Amino acid sequence: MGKERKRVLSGIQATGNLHIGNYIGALRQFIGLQDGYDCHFFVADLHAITVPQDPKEYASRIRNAVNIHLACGLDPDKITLFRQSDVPAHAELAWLLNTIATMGELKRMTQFKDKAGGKAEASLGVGLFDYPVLMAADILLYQADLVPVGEDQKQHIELTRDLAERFNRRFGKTFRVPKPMIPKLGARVMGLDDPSAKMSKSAETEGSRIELTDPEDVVRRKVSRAVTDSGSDITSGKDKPAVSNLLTIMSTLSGDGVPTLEKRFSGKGYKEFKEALADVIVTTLRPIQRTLEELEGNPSYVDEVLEKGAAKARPEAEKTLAAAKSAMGL
Ligand code: ATP
Ligand code: LTN
Repeated sequence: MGKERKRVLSGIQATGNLHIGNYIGALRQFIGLQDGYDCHFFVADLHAITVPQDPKEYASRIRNAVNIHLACGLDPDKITLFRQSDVPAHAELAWLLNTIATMGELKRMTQFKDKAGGKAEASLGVGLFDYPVLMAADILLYQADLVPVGEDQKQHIELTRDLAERFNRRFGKTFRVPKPMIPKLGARVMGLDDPSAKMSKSAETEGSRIELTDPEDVVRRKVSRAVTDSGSDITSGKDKPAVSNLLTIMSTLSGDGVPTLEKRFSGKGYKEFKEALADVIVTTLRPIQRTLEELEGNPSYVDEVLEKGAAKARPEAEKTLAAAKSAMGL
């Protein structure tokens, strides 16, 4: 027998439509990992309710998120794919970890500060504040070695490591201490209309993001309207945040390095560059959208995948939860 494969775990929230930032920063990594690692991926439906969701639409949003994972190329026979709320141990371990996490460390989380958006503290949901502790529970339950995520989640994984080490010190070694796995290129895809803000599902302007379900004409329109920088050179650099972002998108999706692309577009105009970029995005999205359509017509298949995933994840999670409870004297 060979060496045990490393355990990889990650989650994506069931909020809004996924965009190419999610694809480049997270999903694309997942696909590349499924052959060499023991992968667990899940739809974080308990996290997504930390901001209001319409209950009438929520079930179909969750399914849509699962379908997108599958359409991007995740193979449920190779990985464990499940819905967070199907495994009650996530919420239970989060409670145990709440007793060792501090208000101070949670207040420092930049995602909380961003999502709080300057609102009065008294009106903010406790779930939004506690979000990173649930995320720590997600990771620690499965004894994950590696957590593939975009740059924005790095701080949450550092907190997870701190909580794991603190728990192990106080109550005896119970959890593996995980490491983040952040892509070298594309870990923070920026908005097309504003290269100083991360491409995000929740940004109000739709032109800021390309959704994985955007039809070809919408992709072409959004790319043609993407902001550029002063000057006309198609090169990457600190003084060219908008063009650098577009080059990053093109490079990660096409597999051509940024220097190769700079050479190819040297002396060419933005119009030609943007048309080529739109082509690359459309070519990436086409097979994903085709598979998505097939999956949408086959809801019982997705039910089966989720049932199988939960049946595999539940006993693994329960084993760690039982160890944590026993370590605490419960
Ligand atoms: P929101 O922007 O509304 O907070 P999100 O798009 O960040 O949502 P998630 O579903 O939580 O939503 O993210 C899923 C994964 O995609 C995470 O690993 C995250 O780090 C990654 N990701 C999100 N946005 C980007 C981005 N702009 N560039 C690269 N990776 C991203
Ligand atoms: N917080 C993450 C989603 C998420 C996650 C996780 C990622 C929830 N639990 C566990 C990795 C591991 C986000 O907003 N992208």
